[in-house]
This record gives sequence, structure tokens and C-alpha cells, in this order.
Amino acid sequence: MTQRPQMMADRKDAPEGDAGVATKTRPKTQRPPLYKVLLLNDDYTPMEFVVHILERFFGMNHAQAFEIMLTVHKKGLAVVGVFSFEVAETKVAQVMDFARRHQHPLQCTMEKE
Ligand code: TYC
Repeated sequence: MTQRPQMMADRKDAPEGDAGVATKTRPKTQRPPLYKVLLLNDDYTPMEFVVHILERFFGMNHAQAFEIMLTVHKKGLAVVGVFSFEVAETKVAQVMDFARRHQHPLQCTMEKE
């Protein structure tokens, strides 16, 4: 069998500064929390504008974007993506800014999954 230098961390006889806690067991990895980005319905924003937003900021094709837009229109809201905190925050800001610049009342929010 191939020999390789053994680091202290690998050695079973290494001094245990960690007092024997979780050295052999599965290390606890922490996944960052995810955030849902939600689009809300209103009575004034044009359907094609919402479709454009979904294509532009959420990478959807026209058919997907149209379908999600219709879901929001009928159900009142829909999840349009799930992202890390920073990416979700950026998407919400992009959508809100774009809607405001076009004087549409479209609302976009995020919530922890
Ligand atoms: N309800 C809007 C209309 O009838 C369309 C719309 C869809 C608005 C989705 C916002 O997030 C929205 N023009």
C-alpha cells in the first residue's frame, strides 16, 4: 500500500486538544439559510412587465415567466426563486428599483425558507 506522511490531525495517537469531541464522528457542517423571493400581485402592473422582470432578473424563458406571472395573478403571490441571503436581497432590490423606475406598484419580498 502507498505510504504518505501522516499529519498530526490524522494520527490516532495525536494529543487531544479537542478533548475527544467529534473527532471520529461526522463533522457538523453548517449550510447557510436560504431565502424565498416572492412576487406579489397587484391590479395595475402590466402582465408583460412582470413577464419581462422574470426573464431579466430570474433567468426564466418566456413560457416559464408567463406561467409564473399567471400564478401570481391568480393566487396573489408565488415563489420566483430560492437564494442565499445576499443574492435574494439583490434580486428584491433589482425588481423593486426596476418597478419604481417604470412607475409600477409591483412588490417583491423575501422570507427565510
Ligand atoms: N394583476 C396584474 C394585471 O392584471 C398582473 C400582475 C401579475 C401584476 C403579477 C403583478 O406580480 C404580478 N395587470
